[in-house]
Amino acid sequence: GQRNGGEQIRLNQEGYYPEGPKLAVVTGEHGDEFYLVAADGKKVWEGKLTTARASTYNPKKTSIADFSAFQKPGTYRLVVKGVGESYPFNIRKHVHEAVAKGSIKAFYYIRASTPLTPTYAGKWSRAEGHPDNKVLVHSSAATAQRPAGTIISSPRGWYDAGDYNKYIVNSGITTGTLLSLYEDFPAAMNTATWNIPESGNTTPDLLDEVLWNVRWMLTMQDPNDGGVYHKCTNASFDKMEMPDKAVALRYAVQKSTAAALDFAAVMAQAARVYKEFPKQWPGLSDSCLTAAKQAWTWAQKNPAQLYEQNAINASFEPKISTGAYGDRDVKDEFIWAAIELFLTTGETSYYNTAAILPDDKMPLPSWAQVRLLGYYSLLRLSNTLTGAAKTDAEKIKSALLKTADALLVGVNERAYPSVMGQSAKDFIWGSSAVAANEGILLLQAYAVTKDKKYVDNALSNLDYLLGRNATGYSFMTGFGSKTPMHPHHRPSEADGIAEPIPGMLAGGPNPSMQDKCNYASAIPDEAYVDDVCSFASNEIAINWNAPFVYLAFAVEALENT
Ligand code: 9MR
Repeated sequence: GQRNGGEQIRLNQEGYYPEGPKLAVVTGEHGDEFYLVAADGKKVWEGKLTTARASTYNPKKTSIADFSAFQKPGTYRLVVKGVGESYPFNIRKHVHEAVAKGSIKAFYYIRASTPLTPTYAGKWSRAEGHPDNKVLVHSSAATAQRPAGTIISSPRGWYDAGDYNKYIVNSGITTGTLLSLYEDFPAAMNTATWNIPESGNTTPDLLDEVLWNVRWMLTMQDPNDGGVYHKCTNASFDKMEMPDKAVALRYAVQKSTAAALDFAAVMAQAARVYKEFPKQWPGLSDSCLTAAKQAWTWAQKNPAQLYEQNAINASFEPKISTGAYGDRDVKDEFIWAAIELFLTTGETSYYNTAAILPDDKMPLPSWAQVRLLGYYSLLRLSNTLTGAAKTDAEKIKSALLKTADALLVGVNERAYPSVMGQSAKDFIWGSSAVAANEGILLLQAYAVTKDKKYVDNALSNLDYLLGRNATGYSFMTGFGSKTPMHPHHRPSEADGIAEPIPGMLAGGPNPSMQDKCNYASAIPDEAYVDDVCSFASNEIAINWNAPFVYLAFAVEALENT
């Protein structure tokens, strides 16, 4: 048959659940029929393509193939006459198990301060990078106890993204999202395992992986005052080299309110989660809680210490040009930290310090907007609440459902029938994380309603991320037929191996194209290029991978029970 249809037939390149919705998109207008062929080439199902559509921000029409009614497990291709055959895909139970595990395994591949051995990393094994046992306190962070140039030790953690720096703000949402996956799906996460050095021990792989970063985060707190350095970084970005070759000096740069509060929230949540393993991790929970409280106290005394890199560079040396994560509004960080500390300690003083519910807005989580992480925790533990927190949780529940329902508007009327892409505004730097975080929001709506439509719609964004989109790429390296081969990721570029490290989610379409690389299209949902040059559409990052990990594991848990 003609196998050239893959470019024009966009579907979830991993596949579909037998009883779940199954849609594919064919670019262009087609009135004809489509059919499915099995691996032996035999036709097993046929259907009619439905009316062509266009999205408000993309005039190109598409046709939709709905084969939800076909439920027989197997490997298939979708065929459209005059177009060709799609890439192969599966219909089966656990169809996202491999990509879920792959996406969390990626966090092992990006661990700092450890060699990756062939047993766990296969052909991507590599030497240790960044021991970070001699990090200099930057002049912007100098105190009497720790003057500029003081050496601190800040090992472990995950590299943030395509670069080798470690940023507390972005670690905050990432680590919180992964801890929430554990709290929301403990049974599934207690047994899931994916060949990391800790896989043979008696604790869940997820919590072992998260601990790699929690232990780094703990080193970023100044024990003298409880403040938390904003980042552990080079002065400027490394060239495209392997981590062991990247030996520029590392600095702990200015303490910030956002860093302290994100840190406090994560440590309070970690205290709750790791408390369940007192034998395996004696004292860990207590250490996390103490650290959380000290960071909170620092933030109360320093409520407006924003991270402004230009201002820092105007006064301090050396100048720092790496990622800023310069959040200008820390109200949401106060909310998140207050809620996590309250939930872990039961002390209402935390809850009463911040304006927990300033309005009924439910802003989608991002590194700069963490309000919902707190709200999700409140809802998760709502049966433990009394008083104001209980009343607030009820209000949050209805506001969240309103937001979830608003996300469902128009899904089936647009060219690519996913929740992602309701408007051009979805396509920002790291748009893949918009899709993943929308999916999580819908799953939170499912958790409080048990209405299956929220799971199906969350799944629509997994379909989007894995290939049913206007670029035709599965944005997850190594999973699918057409996946990023040249992510903006230093080890993947420098290791001499053709395939990038698997399990990493590319940032995705971003019509702002800040990197000025050679994009084929500037249309919002098409503005993506698989080129190492493209840090604005083809980088990877921990805060994009984490919501994918959550979404894929959660959908797996919910579809298979
Ligand atoms: O994800 C961040 C995005 O929201 C910002 O618009 C962008 C520019 O400030 O920075 C992104 O974060 C990058 C960080 O600053 C440095 N490491 C790589 C991150 C992903 O591109």
